[in-house]
Amino acid sequence: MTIEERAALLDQATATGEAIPQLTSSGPMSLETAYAVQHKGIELREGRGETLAGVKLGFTSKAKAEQMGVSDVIIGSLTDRMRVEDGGTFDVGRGVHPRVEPEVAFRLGPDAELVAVAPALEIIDSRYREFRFSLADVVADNTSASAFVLGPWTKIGQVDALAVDLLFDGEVVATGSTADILGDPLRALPAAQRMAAAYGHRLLGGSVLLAGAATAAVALKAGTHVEARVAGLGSVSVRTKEG
Ligand code: OOG
Ligand code: MG
Repeated sequence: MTIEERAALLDQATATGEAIPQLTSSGPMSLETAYAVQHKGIELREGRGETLAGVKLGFTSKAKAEQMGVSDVIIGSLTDRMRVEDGGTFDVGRGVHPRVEPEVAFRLGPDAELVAVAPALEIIDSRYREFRFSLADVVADNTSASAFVLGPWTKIGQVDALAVDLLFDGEVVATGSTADILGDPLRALPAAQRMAAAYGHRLLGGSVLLAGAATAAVALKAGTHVEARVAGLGSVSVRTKEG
């Protein structure tokens, strides 16, 4: 299968909400090829008028790496159409099997430096059956990126040991600490710079850097008020619906 064919399969699965077999089920795929598939998928989105909004890191926490059985840090792209307003609505019916995770987001300045921090929610949705994949598969699938929600921006201070809670309808369903994100989420910038240089991502001024989840991801269903609270940074929320 060509890179274009692989990207088209994933793009189709995203559009229909129908899961596909792992790309590596029909043969090995290098990380370089997987990132080429990811970039091709973003090109397809850009061709439909989407614009780049930032990058995200994945598997920056042990909780996530253990949950998915994959341990290397990965990078993906975010587009403007993946963004859901704080307090907005996400349609779970459009996804395959969406999950949510609490994160920390940074805004990048003109020289790709960190200028502000915010609590964030990431909605991930693997396009593969049973949410199972190898490292190359999940890279090709743009690191399962589906949607993201940003809370209020604040100036960056010490962010290395802030309590993180994920709540469904006011009940805590997962807890962690920003220390779980690379030991200190500020390390997301050098990590993103290294990954971006290696795999061809752009760190644009004014764009967003999602540093990665502080807890394992939790499955979403319709009709839930989902909130992430990060001590000292505040909270961010989204409501799920179906149809
Ligand atoms: C891949 C995405 C991982 C994170 O924050 O660790 C990720 C997945 O778990 O499907 O976004
Ligand atoms: Mg994430």
